[in-house]
Amino acid sequence: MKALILNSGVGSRMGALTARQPKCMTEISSRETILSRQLHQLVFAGIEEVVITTGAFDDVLVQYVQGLSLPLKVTFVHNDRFQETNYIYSIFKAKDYLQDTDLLLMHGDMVFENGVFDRLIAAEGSVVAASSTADLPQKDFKAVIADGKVAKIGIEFFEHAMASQPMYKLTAADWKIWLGKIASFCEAGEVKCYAENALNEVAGEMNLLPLDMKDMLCSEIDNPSDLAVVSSKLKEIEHRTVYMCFSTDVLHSGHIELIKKASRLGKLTVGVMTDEAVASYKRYPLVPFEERKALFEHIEGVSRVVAQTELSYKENLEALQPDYVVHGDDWKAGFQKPVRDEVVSCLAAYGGTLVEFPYASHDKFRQLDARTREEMSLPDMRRGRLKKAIAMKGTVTAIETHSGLTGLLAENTAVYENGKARQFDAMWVSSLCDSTDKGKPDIELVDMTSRFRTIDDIMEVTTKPIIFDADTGGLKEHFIYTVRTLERMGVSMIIIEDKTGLKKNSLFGTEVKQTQDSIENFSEKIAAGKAAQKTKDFMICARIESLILEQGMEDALTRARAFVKAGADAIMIHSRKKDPAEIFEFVEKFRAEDGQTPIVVVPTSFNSVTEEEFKERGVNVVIYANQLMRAGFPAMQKAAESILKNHRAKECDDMCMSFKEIIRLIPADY
Ligand code: SPV
Ligand code: MG
Repeated sequence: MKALILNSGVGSRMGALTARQPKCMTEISSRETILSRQLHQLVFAGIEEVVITTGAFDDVLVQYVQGLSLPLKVTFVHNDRFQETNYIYSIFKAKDYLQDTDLLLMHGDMVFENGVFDRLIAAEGSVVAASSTADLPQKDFKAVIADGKVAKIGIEFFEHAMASQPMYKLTAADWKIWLGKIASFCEAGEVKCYAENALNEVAGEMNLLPLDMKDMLCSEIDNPSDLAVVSSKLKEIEHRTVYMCFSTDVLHSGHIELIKKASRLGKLTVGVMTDEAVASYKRYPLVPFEERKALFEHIEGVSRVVAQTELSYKENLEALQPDYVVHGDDWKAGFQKPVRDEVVSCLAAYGGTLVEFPYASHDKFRQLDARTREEMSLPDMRRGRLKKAIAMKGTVTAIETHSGLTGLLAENTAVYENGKARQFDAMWVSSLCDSTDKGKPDIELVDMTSRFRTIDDIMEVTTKPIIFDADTGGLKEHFIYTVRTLERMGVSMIIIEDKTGLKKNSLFGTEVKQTQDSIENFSEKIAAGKAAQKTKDFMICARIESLILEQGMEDALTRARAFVKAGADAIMIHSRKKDPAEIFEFVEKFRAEDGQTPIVVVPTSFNSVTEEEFKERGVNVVIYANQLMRAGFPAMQKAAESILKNHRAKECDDMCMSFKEIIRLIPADY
């Protein structure tokens, strides 16, 4: 795209200001003239070629532009008949430099704020700057709008008109039509009218739309009083403030571009989302908050960085009251929409404005995101994230997974309420569900090699931390190998239960014969596991079966104390009662003597308790141990019966998810 700036006018109404130099060299602030501001704006937009038409004092103008040393190829076209012609003739004289190109056309006395220019450049088709909020000027341009398009532009039209400014972005096709008409006007000697007179004859063939700038600064300077108004508005613009928020830990050129654009609207404050806020709706950040904050502090255009503690902008907007909030337009739909709606209403409360730029979803950025996900799934990156999440959130949740597909559900399922997102923090690889999926009883029959294979399937398509249910952990001598293997794979925590012999599922309780291990044996097993592990991240959790086997609260507490002493990183207390009273009692008593060791619960039976209540009582990990399998099995059973009953599949179709939807769960690169 090229730019054409029309500077052949005499500017006689500027008085002494144009006695020795063209109007465009008038100072509008201590740092810039009308022209230097325009040229800097062009450079910023990436425009490389500018055609400037000149009239009086053309040598002064040429020297001035050269002295600015801007990275622009500037072609000067002198209109030697500037006294007796209008700019239509200047354009005609410059036409050889303006063929077959998209064009930014503006008068040399236009002053506009950066936002106007950005919007003009971003517009897809041909547009002219207009305002739906400005009063219709008596003597200046107005655009007549018909069917949303510009039908005519002139000073004499008032019906169906909007105030407009001589500032256009034109596609090569539209510009060709207009330029052709300008040429035929000039060739016929019509050189004293506006170029818009030619436009009005061909507007029907063009596709020129008004771009509504509302109250943004976009004015011509015709006289000293215009100059005073514009200069004071520019001062006010300089004091404007802008707010953006980032949760990313992979900064790419798309972000930098957005920051650059935002900083042109005013002093930019960047809100960096805290680790807790990021983890609540996305994933645990790869780069911790302090480092991400420092990163933004060093980016040009960022005036200051503050923490944003939630997905919601409300708190920071109410405190900072920025004139603008800038965001990509991707949040108009999807889970961020409620967040956007809240931003819109916060801004409306004090008169702020939301500015949305097209979201950059280039392949390059998608690849960066995919690479981040890959890194997150690597053993060293994944293993420690459970410990970090517990430390950060106090209480985390895990959902059962027994396959790649259920892993994807655990990874991707999210609900959004009140501007907040809720997701599972981790995955539980249950012995019950892993066995059931293979049609086998939960008695340590499915061997470790097969269990590792399940973990591998899940790991291949997910990034969240994994908690592995290792039943009794087997013989101490075998257990140490299990620990090492899981640690190597990137599993975060192993849970072993203090039972021995033929283990049965705890939910059978005392209905079947089950033997609890001795405190000594089990403590030795824990200690051996701890000695075998190589990293600090891996956690061994001791699961206490005293309540399941009706051995009493004291036994449970004695065991908890002993297992922590033996090195357990966490304690799981289990119960099969609907009433949570015994779980609460254990938590209360254990917490009274140990405030640190994480407590894990599996509320399959005592399922009325909310995560919030568990958290309040001091529980750190809540595992939903079998719900996905239990939800899936009856649905499959019903579908199978329906096919048998109806001798066809039509009737069960409504109970089935379409394969299209299932496939959408599976990322393209898997
Ligand atoms: C499992 O999910 O395999 C468990 C939890 O061990 S429970 O079934 O409640 O014993
Ligand atoms: Mg189990």
